[in-house]
Amino acid sequence: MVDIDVFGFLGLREDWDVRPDVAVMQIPLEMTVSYGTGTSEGPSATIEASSQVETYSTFIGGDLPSGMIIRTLDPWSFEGPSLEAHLDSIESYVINGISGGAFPLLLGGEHGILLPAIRALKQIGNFPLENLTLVQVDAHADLRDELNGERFSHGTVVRRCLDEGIGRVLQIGVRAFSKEECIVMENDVRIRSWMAKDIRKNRALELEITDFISEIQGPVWLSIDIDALDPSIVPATGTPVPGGLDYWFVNDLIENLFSGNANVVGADVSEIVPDAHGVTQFTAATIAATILAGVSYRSGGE
Ligand SMILES: [Mn+2]
Repeated sequence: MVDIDVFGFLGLREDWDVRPDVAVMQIPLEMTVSYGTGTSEGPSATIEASSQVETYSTFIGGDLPSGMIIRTLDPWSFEGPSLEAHLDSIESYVINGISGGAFPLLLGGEHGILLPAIRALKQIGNFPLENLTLVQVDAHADLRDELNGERFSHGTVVRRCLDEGIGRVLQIGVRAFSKEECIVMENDVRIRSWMAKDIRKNRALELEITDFISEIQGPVWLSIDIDALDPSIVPATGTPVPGGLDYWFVNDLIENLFSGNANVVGADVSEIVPDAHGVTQFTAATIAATILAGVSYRSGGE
């Protein structure tokens, strides 16, 4: 057998003969985007950009992969008749990626990939879904019941995750939502939302939120829709919204989540659309690298 060097996330050479600690999954779903297009190119552009990300992490005080085995899976691809068939196919792809115990780090693709990820956890996670906290870093609430007649969309995905049975949603960075979503946010006791406007106007709130995040107990899925960040650093994302979160605040959220009490069981970085200057995909790659550092921190570092 001929050894072929495989270079994956962060430009690292990957050994496919050993069981991975982290599975980087590329899910270029682009079926229901409402404004910009190009999310189908996002995951591969992020992998490419990641080769330029510095591997040294101040969080862990060492270089990634910091003793972890990282496997960058071949991108999900599917030809099928319906959106639902696509989502089922993504669910199978995620289940395959997790089997063996790897931490799933999904790169999207539109935010709709979150639902099949949650369904995968429902199938193979060793906890009831009602114990799961979804930490959703997002410009949008994603709580509509349907968007343009579609029930399974990036604009409805968190509503569908609640339908699926998750116990709690913590939304951070929300600033674009409908009246319907506002009513859901105010009345559904499973949801807590911190608005970008409040965070940007009162920076002390950032510290309150990071403290809150570090106190979460139980399993957590971390979902970062990169449109949560200010569009100055993610200009090409599917639906950019001004007045977004500060990069270092999002970095602190990730670090506090992984250094806190929660058991982070998976993460996604979604709505990545590459731009000509490389800014959006590079930002996404650095966030994914911070999540990897978090996984390393949880497992005790080097
Ligand atoms: Mn979203």
